[in-house]
This record gives sequence, structure tokens and C-alpha cells, in this order.
Amino acid sequence: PHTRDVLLGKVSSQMSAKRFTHVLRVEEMALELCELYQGNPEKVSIAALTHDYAKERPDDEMIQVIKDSHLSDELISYGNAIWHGVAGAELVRDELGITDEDILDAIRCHTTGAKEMSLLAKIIYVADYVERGRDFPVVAEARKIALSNLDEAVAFETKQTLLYLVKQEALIYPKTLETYNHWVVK
Ligand code: DGI
Ligand code: FE
Ligand code: FE
Ligand code: FE
Repeated sequence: PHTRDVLLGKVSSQMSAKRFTHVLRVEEMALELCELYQGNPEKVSIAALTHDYAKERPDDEMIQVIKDSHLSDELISYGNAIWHGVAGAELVRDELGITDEDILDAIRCHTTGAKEMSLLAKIIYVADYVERGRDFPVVAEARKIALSNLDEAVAFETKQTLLYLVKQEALIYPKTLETYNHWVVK
């Protein structure tokens, strides 16, 4: 229901200029993966542009979305790092009118991954991790894997993210563990 310009305007109005450049780089990376793995570029663009739509929403608004959408109460113990995908997809649907469930699911699991992931969900999950502005120790390796085997890239990212979270003594969201158990454990 949007021209690209309208969608870009709505997304950029929700975030800092810095985060918006991240979003544009995720789209660029996701379209590269889309071509390589033969996804649907229109859906890839829309999902990439909207994946962090709710990242800068105040916590109280996100908690209200969780309640109104009858999402699990267990979610409340986490923070916007987890909410912005799971609950953010509700805002993308309600505020942007994007109703494609494949796109909404890709947004929902872009932070944690999932046991079952569509090609679109894998592309967004991986592109978010390896977009060319990212700078962390294993990003070059992750990028290389992303360009050779998408499922291996999902596994690598999931393992590295869990290692990072454990090092921080962060609270692990159960879905993050589910993703690890499915994609990493041999
Ligand atoms: O929104 P982005 O910064 O582009 O990236 P993201 O949505 O993939 O990740 C946001 C943050 O969420 C990142 O710092 C890692 C963190 N995260 C991922 N899984 C978990 C988690 N944080 C906690 N506490 N628990 C998790 O299971
Ligand atoms: Fe995100
Ligand atoms: Fe991510
Ligand atoms: Fe992101």
C-alpha cells in the first residue's frame, strides 16, 4: 500500500538518523542475499525497511502493545531488545498497514531467530547481523558464511549471539535457546 518513498518517510520518522542508515544497510545486504538465494525482492525490501520500526518506542507503549495483542506475559521480563521484533510486528501491521504474514513473521523473529524460519526470515535475520556497517570480531567470518550458505549463517549467528549474551550474563529469551537447539546442536 506504499510507494517506497512513503515507507522510507514513515520508517525514518521513527528513529535516529544513525539507526535509519542501519536499516538501509540491512536492506542492501538483504537484497544481496535475496539475489543469491532467490527470494522475493519486494518482500525482502519491505521486511528489511520495517524490521526495527519499533526499536525506539518507549517501554510503556511496548508493554501496552504486548497486553493489547495478548502476547505472552513472560515477554514483559525482557526489554525492547526482544520486544521491538515480537511486538513491533503488531505496530508494523497496525500503523503501516503491512499485513503479509511472511513479512510480519520475519520481523517477529529477526532478533532471536526461530526453529522454523522461512527463506525471508533467514535473509532478514542474517542481513541484520552482517550488514556492512556492523563491526564486531566475528562479523567478517559471518559475512563470508552468509554469502556461501544461508543455513550455516543462521547457525553461526545464533551460536555467536548466545556466546555473547552468556558473556554479558544477559537474560536468555527461551526462543533464542530454541533457535540454538534447532540450528546449532548437531
Ligand atoms: O535491533 P538491532 O540492534 O539491529 O539487532 P537485533 O534486533 O538483532 O538485536 C538486538 C539486541 O538483542 C542485540 O544486542 C542482541 C540482543 N538479544 C538477542 N537475543 C537475546 C538478546 N538479548 C537478551 N537479553 N536475550 C536474548 O535472548
Ligand atoms: Fe532489531
Ligand atoms: Fe539481529
Ligand atoms: Fe536491525
